[in-house]
Amino acid sequence: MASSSSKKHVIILFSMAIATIAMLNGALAKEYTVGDDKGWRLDVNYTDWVHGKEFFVGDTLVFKYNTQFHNVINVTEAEYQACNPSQNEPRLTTGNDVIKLVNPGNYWFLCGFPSHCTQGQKLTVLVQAQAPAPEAMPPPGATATPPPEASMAKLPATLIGSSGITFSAVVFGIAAIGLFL
Ligand SMILES: *[C@@H]1O[C@H](CO)[C@@H](O)[C@H](O)[C@H]1NC(C)=O
Ligand SMILES: *[C@@H]1O[C@H](CO)[C@@H](O)[C@H](O)[C@H]1NC(C)=O
Ligand SMILES: [Cu+2]
Repeated sequence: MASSSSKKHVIILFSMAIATIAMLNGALAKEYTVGDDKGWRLDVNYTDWVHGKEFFVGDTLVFKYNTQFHNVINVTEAEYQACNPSQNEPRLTTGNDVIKLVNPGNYWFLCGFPSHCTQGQKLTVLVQAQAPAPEAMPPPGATATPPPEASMAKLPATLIGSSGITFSAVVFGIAAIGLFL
């Protein structure tokens, strides 16, 4: 039971569980290139681009564009609607602007070049606080080799929820350790 070989197994499997957690968390935070391959420019309908996407805190928007013709300004809703940014809002001008969505709520962006916003080069996204519940994404191996003891049904409901993915990864790791001992 407490042989050095089983200790080694514990360490290996614990590392696997940690790696699983890291992988699942990484899969949750998404990076979106605004406009996908077309990037940030005139002939993309960004209302259509946003349609069907869900944004969560931790996701990232990347604006890619030709700096000769475009920029990015973070504006208020009123300025977005009117296509009229105030002069003191800082212009993002790198051509590869990375914006991490750190707070939930609405974000509004537009291009500050004359008439670009009125032609549709504007983007608004609603950022939600929390990633979706994990039921659509079982931990790897869960269906192939169901752990004998630790089924999700036995877990207290309070433990499954926002931390459900992390928690089930830990359960997966512990169950795997159990199988090896
Ligand atoms: C946009 O500007 C508002 C108001 O200044 C600020 O609170 C917010 O953090 C900015 N958002 C980004 C993504 O820069
Ligand atoms: C973008 O598409 C939507 C419909 O999906 C349409 O209502 C809107 O007018 C379009 N915007 C532009 C600037 O063409
Ligand atoms: Cu522009």
